[in-house]
Amino acid sequence: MKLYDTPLAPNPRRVRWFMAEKGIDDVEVVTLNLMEGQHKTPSYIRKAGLPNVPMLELDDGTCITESVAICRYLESRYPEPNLFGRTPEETAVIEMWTRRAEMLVATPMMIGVRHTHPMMGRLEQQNPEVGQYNLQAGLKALKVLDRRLADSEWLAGDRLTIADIVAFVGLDFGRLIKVTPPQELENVCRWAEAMKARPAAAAGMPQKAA
Ligand SMILES: N[C@@H](CCC(=O)N[C@@H](CS)C(=O)NCC(=O)O)C(=O)O
Repeated sequence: MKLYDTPLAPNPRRVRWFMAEKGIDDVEVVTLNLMEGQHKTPSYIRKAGLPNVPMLELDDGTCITESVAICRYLESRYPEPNLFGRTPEETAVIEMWTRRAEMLVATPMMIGVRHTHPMMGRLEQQNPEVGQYNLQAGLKALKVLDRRLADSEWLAGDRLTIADIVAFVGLDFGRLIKVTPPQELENVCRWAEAMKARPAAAAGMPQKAA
């Protein structure tokens, strides 16, 4: 199996985080440089269908290119620790929070960063108003997470799941433009600290020089 990856980008980071939580270390990682357009070559697009990372290429040639679909595949192959749910009820609640994390927080934050960070101008026809609108929408949605996290240690229940990974990685992408959760959202801040403290938070991220 090969994972096509790039450092710093949030969608590949979800997969690397997921693999680290599970201790998966037998997947070959192929690093692409997006700024050099290595994800836009005809051979890559033929496999991936879209000029996007991450992509997981299986040994039988099957290519999977949505980060949550990749994680779901890996969950089937490496079931423990369980991150997608064991019972029908748990699985549905995790899916519900994963969808909310994606639509309400991760997508607006990613669009916000893409439209406002100077470096992203190489990948996006930037519109700062679109960026600001999305950043505000993402930050506003954190209140939904804050209410949930007042009653629950993790987003989807009593343990970390794919929902936490999707929400946190999206939120943490905001650090590139110095956007962090407002301090008054105490539950989000407490949860974000717990996420940052997990060893998997560093997976695939550029390491600071000692
Ligand atoms: N829905 C996809 C999104 C993939 C995606 O947008 N990846 C970004 C990196 S985070 C990308 O490849 N961007 C390339 C570009 O904008 O040219 C997923 O969850 O994997």
